[in-house]
Amino acid sequence: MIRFIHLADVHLGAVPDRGCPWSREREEEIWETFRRVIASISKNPVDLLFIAGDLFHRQPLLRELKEVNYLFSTIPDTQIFMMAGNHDYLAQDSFYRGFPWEPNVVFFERESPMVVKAGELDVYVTGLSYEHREIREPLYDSLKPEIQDGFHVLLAHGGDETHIPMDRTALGASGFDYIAMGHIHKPQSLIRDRMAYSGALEPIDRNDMGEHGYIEGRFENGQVRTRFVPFACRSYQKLVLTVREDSTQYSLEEMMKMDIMKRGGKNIYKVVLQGWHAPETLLFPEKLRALGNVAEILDETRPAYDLEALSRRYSGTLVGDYIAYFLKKDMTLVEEKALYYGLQALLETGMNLK
Ligand SMILES: [Mn+2]
Repeated sequence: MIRFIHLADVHLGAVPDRGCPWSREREEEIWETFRRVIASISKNPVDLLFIAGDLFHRQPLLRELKEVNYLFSTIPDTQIFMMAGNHDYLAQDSFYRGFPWEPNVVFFERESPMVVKAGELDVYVTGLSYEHREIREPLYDSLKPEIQDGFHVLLAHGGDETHIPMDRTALGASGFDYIAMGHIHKPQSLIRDRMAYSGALEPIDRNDMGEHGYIEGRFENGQVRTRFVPFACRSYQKLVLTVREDSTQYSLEEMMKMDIMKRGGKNIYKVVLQGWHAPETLLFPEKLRALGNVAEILDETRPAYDLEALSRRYSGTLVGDYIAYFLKKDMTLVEEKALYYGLQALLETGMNLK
């Protein structure tokens, strides 16, 4: 049996949500989580570690490569295969070029595919590195594994138009036992147990919602089995607060505190307010930022106007005409917003008089 771990898009050196209070801490945490993966391998060694590109967010510094190499030296029984992705591509003067890696590390140094055998094991890994920020040629689609018994792996990064476009069907039929992919930050299996994006090890920005971690797998009797292991120290989550007519600023704040307590104070939230508030209630969504790590607040609430009653009451005035105009239509979301914002403005500024 051969055991492996597949991870990608660690983005060491990234500073997520620049300007937010947790930003610096996140930069450290990304390194820390990578260290934790290596520490867990050191405790419970796997045969192979695949790092499918973008280990760094940008060109790595020499001392950063030395830190990573030191970490690799602490897991000498694990054979590591890694590549540069589009973020940490091999620029002309990249410190990746010619770097003296530990003996257990295979770093693909060319933009054309090559096959490397993993020491004593019957494991053959095909891979390449980005030497440019963009690669528009489909470099992977026609690759086939070596004709030998063993475990055949393709290490691949990209999949969109400007980062090595991929024909997923062709790749699925290529004969590789496992295709370890990187670039897309959301973990996803394209073909069960055979072809997957591990996703970013830690979420890198507010769009990387949901769970993050790595893929753990084993190859036995010609069969691969994988499972996703959540490993990130926090996640970005959407938090929906439903506002009702009897909601107040304080009741909303209590609701949000409870939610954050239940779901974890470390997580970073995109808060969405939905529902209807009493017309006279004034809410201050921005104040909710103080209650946790809030990356974004969207206020989608609307005042609970009784449109029929208002239109009767203001019939023959600007307000009445305004409501009547919208009520006649099948309103789109934008029109609905226009109706409520406009109505609020009209009623609050006394424009309703004439
Ligand atoms: Mn990438």
